[in-house]
Amino acid sequence: MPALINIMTVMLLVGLARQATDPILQAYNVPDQVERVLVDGPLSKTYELSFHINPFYLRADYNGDGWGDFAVLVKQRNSGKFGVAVVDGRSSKVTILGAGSGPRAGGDDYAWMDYWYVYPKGPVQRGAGERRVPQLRGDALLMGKSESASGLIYWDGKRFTWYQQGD
Ligand SMILES: [Ca+2]
Repeated sequence: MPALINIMTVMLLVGLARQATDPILQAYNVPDQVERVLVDGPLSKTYELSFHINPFYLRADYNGDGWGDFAVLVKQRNSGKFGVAVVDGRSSKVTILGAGSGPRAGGDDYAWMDYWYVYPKGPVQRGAGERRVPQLRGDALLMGKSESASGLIYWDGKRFTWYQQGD
């Protein structure tokens, strides 16, 4: 009987220790699908969730397939560069934008941005210096820096693309 009690004590302590390992994740409400692919999955070796902007994730249908997707703030562990991981709601496939992923939508480091929100599927204003106006297939992300530049990240049917708004 004492042995059983010891085992139960150990299990209890292990459980407590696991919860205590990541107090940040405990403090934030990380959606299950995001946790599976970005916290528990192999991508967590390269990227970590970032909570430097509130909210730290935005849920919308970014590729217009009818499934809600997640856009989550991340940081590349090696470089400290910020970016966004888009988690496809249907397939859980992850697309990394910024965070050292190369010169794509919005550059490879989103350290410049200090707010973001979902720009619902609909008409887009012609951006400064832009000639064409995109037709949104899904919801877009508006990424901005207060009193400065902003841009849309939207799905063009093949990839996520940047569209400059104001600056
Ligand atoms: Ca979707």
